[in-house]
Amino acid sequence: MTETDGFHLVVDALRLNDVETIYGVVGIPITDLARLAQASGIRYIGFRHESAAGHAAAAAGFLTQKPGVLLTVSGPGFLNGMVALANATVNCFPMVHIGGSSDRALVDLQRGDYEELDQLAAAKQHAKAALRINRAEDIGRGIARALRIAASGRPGGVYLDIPAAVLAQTLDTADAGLWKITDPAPRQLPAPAGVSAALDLLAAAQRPLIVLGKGAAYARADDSIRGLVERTGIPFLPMSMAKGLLPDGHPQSAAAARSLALKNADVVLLVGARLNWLLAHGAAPQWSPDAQFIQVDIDPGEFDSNQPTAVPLAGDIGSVVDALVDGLDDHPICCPRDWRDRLTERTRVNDAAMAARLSADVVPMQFHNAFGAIKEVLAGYPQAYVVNEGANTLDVGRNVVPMSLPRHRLDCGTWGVMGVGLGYAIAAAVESGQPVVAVEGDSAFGFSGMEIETICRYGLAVTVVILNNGGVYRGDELDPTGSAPAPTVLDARAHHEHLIRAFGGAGYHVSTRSELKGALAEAMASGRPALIDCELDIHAGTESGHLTDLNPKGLPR
Ligand SMILES: Cc1ncc(C[n+]2csc(CCOP(=O)(O)OP(=O)(O)O)c2C)c(N)n1
Ligand SMILES: [Mg+2]
Repeated sequence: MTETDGFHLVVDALRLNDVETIYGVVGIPITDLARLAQASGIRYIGFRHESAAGHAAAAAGFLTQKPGVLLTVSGPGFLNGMVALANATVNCFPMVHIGGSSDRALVDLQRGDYEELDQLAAAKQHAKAALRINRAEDIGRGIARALRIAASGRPGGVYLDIPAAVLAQTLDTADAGLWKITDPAPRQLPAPAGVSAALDLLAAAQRPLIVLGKGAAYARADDSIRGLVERTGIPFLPMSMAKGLLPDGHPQSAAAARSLALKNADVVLLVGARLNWLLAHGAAPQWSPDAQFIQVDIDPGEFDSNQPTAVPLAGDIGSVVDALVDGLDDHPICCPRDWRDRLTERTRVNDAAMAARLSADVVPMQFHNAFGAIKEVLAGYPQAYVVNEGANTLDVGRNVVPMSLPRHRLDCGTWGVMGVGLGYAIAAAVESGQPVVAVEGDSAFGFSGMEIETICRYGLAVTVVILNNGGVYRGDELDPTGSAPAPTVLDARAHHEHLIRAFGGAGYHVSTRSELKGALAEAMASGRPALIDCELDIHAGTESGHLTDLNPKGLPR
């Protein structure tokens, strides 16, 4: 008999299922698991905080279509990772969070164990699924189930609890029972009647619109989606993480005429985009009250979530879009010329107004001219990944920085969560080997700022640009009592560039458009970790960015 143990079996099961990278923070009881994984050839990326590690795993899932793996210790380490697990689930990113856990006999009677927490119960509410392996002989099954659930159907976060005793349990290798999952996300074809109904509705539309969500980007059906858009001539609107699925400069892009497109569209094809708050729930006044929605989603429970679904198309995006394209021969669609012309004209006017703001050489700098400089440098790096978080920093960046390749933009996403920035940037660098630029609000940066050490330790080609307006939204609020910084205020004089120098990275401080352009060009050309603190006007920015209508205010003080 050859003996093995839980540690080895977990690593063997992950490798058998082609897991190449683990993102995590070590400690009891999983330190040896990380060591063993590394020794076996799995890349282990050690973080400073589990939340950032989890966001990295989630982003890896989105970028590769394979569940990213997060490894955490028990109790507080597990909880730190939970925001990322929940965020992955909300964003439909596949990830598996493996949490080492304490002695069940002590936890379940609340006898006060080290890092005691009923992790499985806590995870259940916020994950697509939460599972526990209670015997080493179930490790193969447990890992297969976790990976399968994370990747199939609507992807999401799966928590996999492995108690310390299971990791340490020994058994005969003959009883290991590992297996490799086959076809992790089987295709799901749409009903032919639905496909015909959708094509008929689109063909009759006067002002059709295709909305591409990050689900469409995730699906890797890039050619099919492009074929559908170009053969029908229908304008498309990419949600922020779907940018680049078709290049932003595409003549059918309605991104710069978004308000006009939403308000006037009569038939809308939603492809991997949910009709949630990011699309104003499909409601007036942003949308026409008579708009009809055709929705492509792998989860039929998504239909009718906010507005009546005129045609539900349940299936994986690749299969559904292929079926729509195949049907075009029998149901030709030609988008009315006047609708396209209206959007093109509005795009031209809006682009011209935007160009003036982007090129303005004003000091102190504003969000727009800062992004103008960033845009100019990034034009030379179409392969670069762009991470973007903050409020105004996000709103402006989303509209200004064009993407020409799919799945190259990562941002706060469906939850509008701060703290994803550096984890996402690290995952993009690790998974792609391409340069990454993370454009961060000064507040947003603080949520995961210590991960600049991780970036330096692994020598990743990540440039962090902090748009520093000295606050959450802006830095000019005064405390009426005059005794302390106001709630939204941070330190506008902070020189964040010193932080990265502590770890051997390159730090830059800039206060003009040309300095920013020069620093970013130099940082990107170096291929080394860098951080640029960009001093903005403390009066730049609006409270809650473009979400002012969601921001309640009390009676005057
Ligand atoms: C986890 C989390 N905590 C708090 C918030 C609330 N919030 C929204 S935007 C933001 C920061 C905005 O400031 P900054 O990043 O500096 O961007 P700016 O608008 O100044 O460009 C905060 C704290 C959030 N969205 N997520
Ligand atoms: Mg700010």
